[in-house]
This record gives sequence, C-alpha cells and structure tokens, in this order.
Amino acid sequence: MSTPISSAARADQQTHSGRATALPTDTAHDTERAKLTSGLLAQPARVAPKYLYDTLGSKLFEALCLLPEYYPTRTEAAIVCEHLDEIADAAGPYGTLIDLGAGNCAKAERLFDALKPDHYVAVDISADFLHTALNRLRASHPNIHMTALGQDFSHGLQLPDTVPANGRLFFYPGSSLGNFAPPDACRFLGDLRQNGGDDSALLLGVDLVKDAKVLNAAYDDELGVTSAFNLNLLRHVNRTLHANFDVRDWRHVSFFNETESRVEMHLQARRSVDVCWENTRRHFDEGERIHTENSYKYTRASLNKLLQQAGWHPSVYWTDEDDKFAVVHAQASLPAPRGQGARA
Ligand code: AVI
Repeated sequence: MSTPISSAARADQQTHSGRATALPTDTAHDTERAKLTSGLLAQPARVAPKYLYDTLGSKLFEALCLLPEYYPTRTEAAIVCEHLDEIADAAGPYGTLIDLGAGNCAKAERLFDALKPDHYVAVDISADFLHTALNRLRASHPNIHMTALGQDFSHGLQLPDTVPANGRLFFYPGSSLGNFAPPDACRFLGDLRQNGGDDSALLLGVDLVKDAKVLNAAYDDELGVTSAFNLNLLRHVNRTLHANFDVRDWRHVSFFNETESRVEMHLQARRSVDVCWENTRRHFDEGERIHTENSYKYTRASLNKLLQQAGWHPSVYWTDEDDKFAVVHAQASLPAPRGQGARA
C-alpha cells in the first residue's frame, strides 16, 4: 500500500490523467497479476492504489478535484498563485526544474514566468502524453530547454546526462507524497537528495493534518464521486485478473485514522461473497474489507522530521489561511535566510 499513484506504473497502461503508456512486457504483467493476487488473498485484503487509475478512474480523479469537499488541488493552486513571487525568490536560481508526475505539465507551467528555468524536465509514467504537452509548451516558452522522460520514478529517478547536474529544483505537487507510507516517502526523498546533489532543492505540495470532519468529507463526498472512484478499482481488477467482482456487492468506506495520521480508503463487502479469478477463489464475509489507499497527512513538525531524515533542510512553508495545505521549499544544503513565507 505504499505506491504513490502519481508515479506508479498504472497497471492497465493508464495514468491518473488517463493517457496511454507503453505496453508492459508479459513478464511484467505476470508479476503485476501475482502481486494483485497475493494482496487479494491477504488478511485483510489489499489492492495497490495504482488500480484506482484506469481511464475512468483518471476521469473520476479529475472530477473529484473539482468537488467542494476535496480542497487539496484548489488550495495548492491558490497558495502557488498568491505566493508566486516569494516562491520564485526562495526557489530562485535553480536552472533546472524537474517536474515529478508532470501529467499535462499545467502546474509547472504556472511557475515558468516567475522561476525562469533554463531547462524543464517533465517526468511521468506516460512518455506519449508528455510529448504532446511539451510540444505545446515549447511553442509558448521557446527559451526553456525541455526534456520529456517517461519513467516510473517511485523507485528511483534516472536522469539522462543531458540534464545539467547542478541547480536542480525538484517539483512534487499535489500531495502525492502522502500516498507513500512514511518509510517509503523517506526513501524516495532521500533518493532525490542523492540525485540532486548539494545545490539542489525541493518544492513540495503536502496536505496537512486537520479536523477529522474536513478530512472525512474530502474522501467521502456527498455526490459519491470518491465512492465511484474507489469502487471503479474493482472493475480494473476484473480486467487485469479476469475476476468477477460485482461492484454492487461493495461499498466505499473511508476515514481519518488519527493514530497513523492518514485517511484510509477501503471497499467493504455488503454481503457474503465469493470472488473467482484464474484458478483462485477468495471468500469475503459480509463487512470484510479490501484496503485500497492511504493518504498520509503531515504537520510541520512531522514533515520537517521526514525531510531532515531524508537529508533535506526545510526552508520556507507557504500555507492557506486555514492551514489546510502547505507548499514547502527545502534545500539540500543549509539555507541562507531568504523569502518571506513562514520559516520552517
Ligand atoms: C493523488 N492523491 C494525492 C489523492 C489523495 O488525496 O490521496 C488521491 C485521492 N484519493 C481519494 N481522493 C483523492
């Protein structure tokens, strides 16, 4: 349950922006199916969150970002818009902007005029989608050298030699870090620190701990879009395993687990059901659950600790007035005091 969706290899060649990727090899497909089977047979059962993102799941994710209850996307965009100059001041002289989970590159594009990078590297599992996005960006920003990298970076980022080794700014928005379990988040951030070297920096969007009511509503909205997003995972599993989950046998369950500081999403059996695939059968009692996603929420203290453990020095936090979400700048080496946001 530790794979962050923004960077995970979506199992049926789709990303959460719904674009096609290269076909996996037979062996990769077999490995995926074996992992899926072992998760479904585990007690309690689990399915990796990347299965939320087939074509329909990607559209449902886009839709849920528009919901009044789901504040992260909107709040992050407002923070970036309001503090763009300060962000540019803090994240100033980094020549290379490396956008992790770039998708359609829209979030990074908002930074271009202020940050003025020489080189923009867009990384996403879907190379095809990136090429289309970069062709558009090249026309509007002819002075920025652009590179598209189709890569699942969740287990380590591989940058080609053409990407300057100095002055790297890693941009990881959308609270995608929250879909990693903390030890994996630490490993991931530590890999970036190694990759970037001593003069690199990080610009991170992270969802903050808040009133459980707000969190619970964000992951269980009135219209039922998040419920459809979660249930749709079963259809994706059916296609991948030739399984016979009936979506109507399951209900969406989500809640803030305060002890773990995470919102959990599960699917709960409405009745006793048997599910079959290949030569396997799994019985679920009524009320039994499949764990489908964790979304970790941080405080400044817990995020500072994580960043420091991973070798980063948090320098500035920008938040909204309700402290719902944070955009954080961290440096590989101890920062000189600059910028006007709240010091970490
Ligand atoms: C993509 N990720 C940061 C979202 C989150 O909030 O963890 C996925 C999501 N799950 C339910 N709603 C949104």
